[in-house]
Amino acid sequence: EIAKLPKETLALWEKYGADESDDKESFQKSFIRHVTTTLARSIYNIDNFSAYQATAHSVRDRLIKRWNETQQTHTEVDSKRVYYLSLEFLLGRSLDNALLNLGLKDNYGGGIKELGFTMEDVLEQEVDAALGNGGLGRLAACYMDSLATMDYPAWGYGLRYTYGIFQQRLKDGYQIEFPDYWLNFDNPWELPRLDVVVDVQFCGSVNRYTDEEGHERYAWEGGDTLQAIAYDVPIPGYGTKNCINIRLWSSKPKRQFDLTRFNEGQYEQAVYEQMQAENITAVLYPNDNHMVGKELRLKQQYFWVAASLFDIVRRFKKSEKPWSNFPLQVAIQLNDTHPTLAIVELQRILVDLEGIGWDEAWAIVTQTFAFTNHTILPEAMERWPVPMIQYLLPRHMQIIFDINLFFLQKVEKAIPNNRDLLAKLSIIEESTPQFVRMAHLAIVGSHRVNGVAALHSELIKQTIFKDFIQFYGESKFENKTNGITPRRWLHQANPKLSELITETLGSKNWLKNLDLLKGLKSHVNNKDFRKRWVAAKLSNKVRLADYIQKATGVTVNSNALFDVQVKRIHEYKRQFMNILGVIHRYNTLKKMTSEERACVVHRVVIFGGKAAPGYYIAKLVIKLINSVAEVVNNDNSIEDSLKVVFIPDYNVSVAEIIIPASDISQHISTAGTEASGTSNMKFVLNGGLILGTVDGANIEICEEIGDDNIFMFGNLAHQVDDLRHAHR
Ligand code: NBX
Repeated sequence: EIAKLPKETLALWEKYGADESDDKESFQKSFIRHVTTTLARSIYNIDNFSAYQATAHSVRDRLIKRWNETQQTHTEVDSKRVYYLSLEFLLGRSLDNALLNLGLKDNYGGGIKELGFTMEDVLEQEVDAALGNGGLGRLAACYMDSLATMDYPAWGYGLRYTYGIFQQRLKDGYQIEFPDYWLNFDNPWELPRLDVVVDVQFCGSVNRYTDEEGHERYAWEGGDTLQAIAYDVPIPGYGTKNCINIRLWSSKPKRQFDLTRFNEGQYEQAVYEQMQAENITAVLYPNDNHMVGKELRLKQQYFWVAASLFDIVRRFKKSEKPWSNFPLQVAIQLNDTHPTLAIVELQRILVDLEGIGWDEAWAIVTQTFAFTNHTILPEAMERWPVPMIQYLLPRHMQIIFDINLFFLQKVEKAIPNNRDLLAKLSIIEESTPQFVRMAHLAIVGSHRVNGVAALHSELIKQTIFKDFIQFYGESKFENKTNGITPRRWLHQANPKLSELITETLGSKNWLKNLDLLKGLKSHVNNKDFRKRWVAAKLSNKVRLADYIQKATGVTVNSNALFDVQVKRIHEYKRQFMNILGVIHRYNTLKKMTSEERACVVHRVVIFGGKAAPGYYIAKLVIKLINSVAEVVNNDNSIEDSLKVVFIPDYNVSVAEIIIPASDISQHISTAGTEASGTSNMKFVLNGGLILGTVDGANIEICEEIGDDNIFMFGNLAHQVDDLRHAHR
């Protein structure tokens, strides 16, 4: 079609479609244009927030161009795409990250200053996109940055929650929760795709029929239909034009209004149904590592999975390749068991809608999916009651029973006469009511299963998935140790250290290849290098001390040792043990003379993290920390040798302030319980020391940095069970 257009038309498109320049003047022009047209403001009524919005819109213009070109290229090349299905993307702020990844920071920083603002003030205005709980959600966000940077044709699929993770405030030392209505102001980092709409069905019934060729087929009919609307979030890579996409779905009722009901005077009922539909993507469930079997959560999972698979299949069908090519074109990674219904949904699409035979379809499905496990804690394992799935997704329940039947038949054939094994491997838990074990379904429907650190990947083979090894052997299970993006967690969060590293190594290449940091080794005895290293740390500590003052009212000394534990509050993470240690330290200091105390390194113990709103013990630990802080901080007799602070509302942008300022951070989970941990990597990357147990990725970090750079203690995972037993 394009070829048919007259030359002059093409020339016009080319001329006016050329990239806007990235120099200072072009930014200033676009900034002022956005102030006056996008925001309808002027020099007389622009504040820091509008300056942020105008800057963001200027960046967004450039992002969208890259995003468009990337997607066009991927469509033309029709390369294999990787899809990351995650119920959580904990992105945090976007402006600074986009400026750095696009290489705009210097010109924009200079430009904004001349217009009467400072970049720091402007960046401060952005609210976090907090569509995640903790490690799992932040991992998804880091992976998207890395996939973009490494030029992968990747897509993320998730939900556009109206409310992200709650905001935490403290009242009398107790956590209280406030809704995170993050879309209150316009969100420049998303592109509403009001044209990308997918129908999603719930409930109804299944009818069996015979098709023209005499095959027995099943039709899922009736029930309610909702709509999923796509919102696209562009993710720019660092030092590349590649800009990938996270597609977040928002739920809407299919009919805007039921006019009959309206005319019959049932106005409230009509509005109520509309609200029910919008409810599906209203709120992120605030529990980490804990299964809460709410029906709405299951509805979220299917809504998201159905819309995403429809989209993926539609894209595949455009290429008109045979179905057998599907796994060559599409890889789908399941972030935990939350998207496991995708396995069932793809089988349903292939068998019921595309008319492909069961076995052929199942081969396509299993070659397409791979599954990441993030925990071995029993209370986190997803199980859904069979009656609940039967009611919401009647056809899916049938397919799950069939998947299970054929799977168990294979097991029986390979390992005959072992009923015990069949019961242990079954996707269905034979209780009253029956339950669907989502991890079992995910394993059976995937060609690979991975844990997230070496120890964890070994433990899943020895514990929760032990019985599967008997049938599959070991090769299906592998390790993929987690990682973090050094762009956000060093370059962006710690500009001074980043600059020192770049100058010392002579290039920024390390930002794409972290192994190059080894080059710093030959400088460790260089006086000037060491001086600048320490100066960077001190200035980060001053920045954190200021933040602590603002957030808690407590004054801390930047020259004291900063001892940090920031993560979700959980019994297995043992913040309780840490605070007991603080109490002991306080008692010891109190018994000392002034002279003795003068020999002790002053210490600020910093806590941060949210407790799930229904997690009583975790909330009590927060209260305990604050009560200890109250006593310690107001006791003049210990002469500032110890301070304790709980920083409220720990989130990605607070982490960016805390992590670069840490001297020692604590990662002290009971051995075998923390699958990986990822903040441990962030602290180490910023030159912090770790106090840790022999757990998760601590072990591999220790191997990398050497045991003289880390303080490891405690029992090993295999000893813990025996100890627990001995204590009973
Ligand atoms: O995933 C975390 C693990 O606890 C960490 O050890 C690991 O480093 C990280 C990334 O692999 N898990 C986690 O954050 N889980 C959740 O947030 C979660 C949320 C909802 C849910 C279950 C778990 N239903």
